[in-house]
Amino acid sequence: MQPVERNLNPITIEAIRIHKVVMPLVEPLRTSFGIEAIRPVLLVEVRAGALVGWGECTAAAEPGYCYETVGTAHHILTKFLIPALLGQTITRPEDTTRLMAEVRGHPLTKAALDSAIWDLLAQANGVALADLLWGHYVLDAPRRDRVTVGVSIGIQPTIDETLAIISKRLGQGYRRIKLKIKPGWDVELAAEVRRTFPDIMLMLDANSAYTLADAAHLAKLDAFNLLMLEQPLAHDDIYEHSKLQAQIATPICLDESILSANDVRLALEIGACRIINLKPPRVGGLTEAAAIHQVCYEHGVPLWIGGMLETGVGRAQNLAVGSLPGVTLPSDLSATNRYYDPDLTEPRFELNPDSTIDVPAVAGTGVTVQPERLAAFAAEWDALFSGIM
Ligand code: OSB
Ligand code: MG
Repeated sequence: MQPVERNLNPITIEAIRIHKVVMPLVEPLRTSFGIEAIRPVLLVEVRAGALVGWGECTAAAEPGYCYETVGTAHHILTKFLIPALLGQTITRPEDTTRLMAEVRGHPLTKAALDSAIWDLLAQANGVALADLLWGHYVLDAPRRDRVTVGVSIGIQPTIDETLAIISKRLGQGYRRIKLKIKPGWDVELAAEVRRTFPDIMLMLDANSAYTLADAAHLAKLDAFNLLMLEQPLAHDDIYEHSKLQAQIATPICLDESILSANDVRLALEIGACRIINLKPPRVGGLTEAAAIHQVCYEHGVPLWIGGMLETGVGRAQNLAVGSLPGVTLPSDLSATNRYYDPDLTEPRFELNPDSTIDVPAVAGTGVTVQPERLAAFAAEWDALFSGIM
């Protein structure tokens, strides 16, 4: 199924500015590849006439989750992508993809510009970003006005501390718990969590920490009624995940391995996973995200939106994607107070008692960047991160 050809009010890109900010996390997140406590974030501010669109680059200081870093992103933006877009008129989202096509890879960097331009197109056409996304393909179901969400819990010093954090999160209203695992922090953890919380919706994320040689060990997780096991094997593998899925009953969900709609088709065809995690930044932005949603929707494959500890800028865009009807499992989109306090944007995202977050219905993303906070978070950059690029 191809995107719908629509007559949108076009926008012409007149100026693009990069903002460097330092965002202290309310709580650090420890994964199998490291710990994140302070996020250096690049934001792009794209101007078209009187309109301003915002995009976030989720590349981290180190190439852990992905090869991109803040430094590579800045280089690719300034030397290649911004020059390719300045002065160009965009009549449909695919124009941005075409204009950036001469740069290979660098999806997190491209996503910042792609999503800022989606934001501009939504504003120029007087529609919510969620509605612009929904109308991009023919969908026979309406979009949601609230997205069901869960929470991601990092690797803790002890199992008891993990149980305490799970209790706290359940008390806050999160109905799906995701735990980060790694070798030595997996089967015993899952067993203990299941003993304590027999009925919660529970899943594990390995961030590529295992190999196929661990298949028998990972099969022990089948005893714990897990919603899924996310990205057990290498970040650049799809094939061996099909070998592992044949040996375990727990559904595998791919995160790092899925960079495009084609990757989704391949993974499904060879049985490498049964669930897809869609992180718009990882696939280069909202245009490819909509294409991936379409593949999953047409194949009835369970889908959810992953998070990269985004500020309100990226989170609002993820929420818009999360409102699409093919997103059938709880997404990693927690309330603002779990990430940043204060955040760069207003209004805050609050968790509803039914473990959902409301999708803004106003034109654009529904959040606005607060200039004084932008300035305050930018002021920290030179002291903390001037050396990384
Ligand atoms: O694998 O899902 C991941 C954060 C940074 C990099 C990778 C991952 C994550 C998360 C964060 O799990 C989830 C969130 O933003 O709520
Ligand atoms: Mg993951």
